[in-house]
Amino acid sequence: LSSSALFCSPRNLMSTNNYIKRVSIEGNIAVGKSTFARLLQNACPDWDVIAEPVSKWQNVDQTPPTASSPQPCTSNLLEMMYRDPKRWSYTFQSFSCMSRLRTQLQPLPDTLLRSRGGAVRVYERSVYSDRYIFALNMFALGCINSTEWAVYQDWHSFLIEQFGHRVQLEGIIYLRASPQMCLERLNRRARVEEQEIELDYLEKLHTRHEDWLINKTTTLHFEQLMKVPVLVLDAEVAFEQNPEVQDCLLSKVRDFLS
Ligand code: DGT
Repeated sequence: LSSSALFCSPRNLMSTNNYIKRVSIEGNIAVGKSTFARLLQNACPDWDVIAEPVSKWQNVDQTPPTASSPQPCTSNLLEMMYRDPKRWSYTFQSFSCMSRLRTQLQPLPDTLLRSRGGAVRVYERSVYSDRYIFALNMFALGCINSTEWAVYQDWHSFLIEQFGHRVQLEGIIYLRASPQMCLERLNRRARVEEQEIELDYLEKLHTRHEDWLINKTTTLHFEQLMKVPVLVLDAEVAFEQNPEVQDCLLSKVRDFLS
């Protein structure tokens, strides 16, 4: 990318040594978060860009491999959640949140910690979208019952109180596109588990994103989260194959983080 040298200049990183600036990429299903995360990683190799742990949800270990049965036995929780959301949504949210927290708590590689001016870590989604987008939506749809919702909120709040300072966001990048466009991209990539997803579900998730990140009407339980600045990027235009659009998006991120 032509802008990468400028984009990664120390001026754009935080000024204090050993300071980690954490940013999450948020947006609807199939909006292009992973593509955008790869783009950031290529443009800024000294940033730590952490992918969403989807493959973990598709391969939940049931039993470890043994000498007599060397193939590990796994289940696909993502598929189970879409097939029977009432049965599996609470289980899914507890596992997705724990796997997000675990990856987000991973220590930074030493080389990045020593980078001049501090380190930048980018997450695909966060423990906050787990609660305020998906779990809340599943509760509103009746796929998580009120007892499960109370239990989820209780341990989520506790975990954020305990670990919040280590996953605290300095910024949120909201990739925004219409639910129709997301459905088109979702159909194009044809992930097996997502075959039954309909426009209505994407519209609901879109509204959740808008309420949290644009309208600010979602009730948040963490004071620091209310103050996190949000960069809204127009993801309606396909950026995967378009270097001009990519440069434009990247320079917006650069300005946002400088
Ligand atoms: P991208 O890179 O923008 O195309 O995004 P995706 O679709 O690869 O990634 P994402 O985060 O939208 O999620 C992957 C799949 O997992 C998708 O079918 C939505 C689902 N998913 C992700 N997080 C949650 C969650 O917390 N709860 C539920 N119920 N589903 C989730």
